[in-house]
Amino acid sequence: MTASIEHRGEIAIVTVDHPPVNALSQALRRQLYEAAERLDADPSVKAVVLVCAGRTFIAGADVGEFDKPPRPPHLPDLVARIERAEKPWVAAIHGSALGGGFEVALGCRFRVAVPSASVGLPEVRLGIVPGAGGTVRLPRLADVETAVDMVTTGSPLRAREAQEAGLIDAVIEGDLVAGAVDFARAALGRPLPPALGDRPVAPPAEGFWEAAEKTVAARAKREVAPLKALACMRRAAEADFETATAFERETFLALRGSAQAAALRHVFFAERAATRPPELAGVAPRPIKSAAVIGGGTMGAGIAAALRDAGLPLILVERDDLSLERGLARLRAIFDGAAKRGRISIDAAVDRMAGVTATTDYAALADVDLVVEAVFEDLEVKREVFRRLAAACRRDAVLATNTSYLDPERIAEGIGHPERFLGLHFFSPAHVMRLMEIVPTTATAPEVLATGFVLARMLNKVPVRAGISDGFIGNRILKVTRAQAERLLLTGATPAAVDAALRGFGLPMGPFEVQDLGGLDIAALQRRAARARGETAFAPIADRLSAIGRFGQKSGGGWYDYQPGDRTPRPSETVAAIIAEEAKGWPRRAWGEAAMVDCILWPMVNEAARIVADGTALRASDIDLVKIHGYGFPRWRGGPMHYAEAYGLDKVADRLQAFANEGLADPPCDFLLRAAARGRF
Ligand code: 3H9
Repeated sequence: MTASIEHRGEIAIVTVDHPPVNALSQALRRQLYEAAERLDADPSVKAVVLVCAGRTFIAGADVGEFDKPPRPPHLPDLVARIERAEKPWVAAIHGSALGGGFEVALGCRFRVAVPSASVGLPEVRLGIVPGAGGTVRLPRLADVETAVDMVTTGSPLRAREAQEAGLIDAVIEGDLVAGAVDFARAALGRPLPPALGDRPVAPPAEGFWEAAEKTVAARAKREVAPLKALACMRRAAEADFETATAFERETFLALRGSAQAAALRHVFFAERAATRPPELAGVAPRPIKSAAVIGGGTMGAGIAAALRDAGLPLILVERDDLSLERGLARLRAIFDGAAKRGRISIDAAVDRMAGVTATTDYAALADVDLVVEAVFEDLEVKREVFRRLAAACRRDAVLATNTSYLDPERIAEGIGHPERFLGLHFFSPAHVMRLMEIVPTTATAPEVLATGFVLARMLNKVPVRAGISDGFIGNRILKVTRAQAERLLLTGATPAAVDAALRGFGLPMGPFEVQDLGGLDIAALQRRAARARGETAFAPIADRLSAIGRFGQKSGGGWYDYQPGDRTPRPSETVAAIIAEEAKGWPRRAWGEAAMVDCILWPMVNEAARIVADGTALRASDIDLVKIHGYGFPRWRGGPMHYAEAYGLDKVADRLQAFANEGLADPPCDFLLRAAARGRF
């Protein structure tokens, strides 16, 4: 049984127990429906409390069932049945009441919650709209402005905020079930408020819908669901309940089968799968209650900010007082910026800095639980840092390097207790970007690796386990992307056309704009080091630009020209001349937008397939997370691997072979060919 009934006098308690998150599977919907029927027929029952076992209230419809045809009882019918029950239902909420779970709560006559609970309609994040009356009932409870904000952003409200907005009738401080039963008894002594379906919507201010449409469209960019959700809410405000409910359901069903919803669902499950590498089942992590960062540069300050945002007391270590001052100033600027944008309060910004101890003395690290090294990308410099850390820190402290290109095995060579060492590769700006590549060495202890994953959760990051290879997962793919972008230039495209094509696909910036923003110098150094190791690195045009000091925006020009104080990229004659020289001997062709995207995307997928094949990534869906959370790949496309599957892997392989025939890419690798034969990775 996933829903059981017990009686406390005239109050019946319906308990849902359907781990992990009490999602509304068909079986649960049926049992709740039957419970409503049975309790209505039971004269000893005067009111019903709906409560959940486990970590949360009902977290929504069962997303895993979305690919199958819906089976009755449908959720809207269940919500309507509860709403029309002769005995009033009280939803007793802990954890999260989300999506269909909150819609069930809206069908109840009352809602009470513990202070830590949250409620919301996050459907737009899955590329859909609420499908069981959420857009129609919510504005009958909260004001339209609040309801529109919740539904179009998908952001939940905490219990107290929800109470202020009128969504929760009482916040219960003590035992939830006892409090809810008391609430139900008290409610029986008063006239019942009307069901939400019988209440009107208070109309919003003049011009509200037009303004909301502009705001939502700007925020949603190319995601479809938020504007559709807004349309549902407008219908809820302007039409009768039945018409609005039918419109919402129709919109929900249409979106449920859309490519965007499939992509966003894929990302939802990928994010959860990534947090649990199979090798860590049952492994207990080490506790992390304090942390240190070595190096206060851009990366170090960002990592320090992320650790402070998670509430960890922090020690910042630099090699001298001046560097320490600069590091602290960078950290302060991050918190001040967050306060200025209203992301945190001014008090919180002050508090963040108060939790930082700055020192040049490694002896201060004697009792710290975690150290993240973020010094200059030089093997000897990093080795020296870890030699000192190994001596200064506890044997069970976790020691992490943030290297992006060096081999962590070599960094850790010779340190005492290498089982406490691993790579934690953050992406810049580290307090903003959600990706964290977690890179164990052969010596890393399982509990240390598990600690990396727990840390990611504490920092609200998306962890992806990566094996050791040049650039791990993300930067290894990036090298291919950049090489392909140059091949396009050598065969007739311009930087502006390539950038526009990739933006058209949904990336926030094209490959050349990104390089100009971040600087071409570091990649040039990395290529030099790779060539010194005997590796090849294809970047004939970027090499020429770096050689003449065109490092991007910071040097006044890179792939584009810039005017002083103006970041607008302008086509550069110098760059055009270099491209023309380097293009000699390459075949020229006319590039359309779709072909340019193909010529970058499919070689990227081919390299990613090799990365999965050689074990650098655990699974194809981890590649999707790396690209989405580290490189701005549009979430609504599901990441390159999902996109390739949806496009058809056989077609991808054919396109790659065609590019290979023209000398523009490698042919499809064996792993990709095998996946193409199966139709999926
Ligand atoms: C909806 O409701 C549509 C309706 O309007 C209309 C219908 C007609 N379904 O996140 P966690 C699994 S759309 C199936 O690690 P946490 C998850 O995959 C839905 N499975 O836990 C994982 O499985 P595994 C609207 C689900 O404590 C396990 O539960 N609702 C669902 O960090 C634990 O998940 C949402 O979008 C689901 N709905 O966070 C809420 N939810 O162990 C989505 C979770 O095999 N869920 N699972 O990997 C969440 O936001 C979080 O899971 C939650 C718990 C906050 C609840």
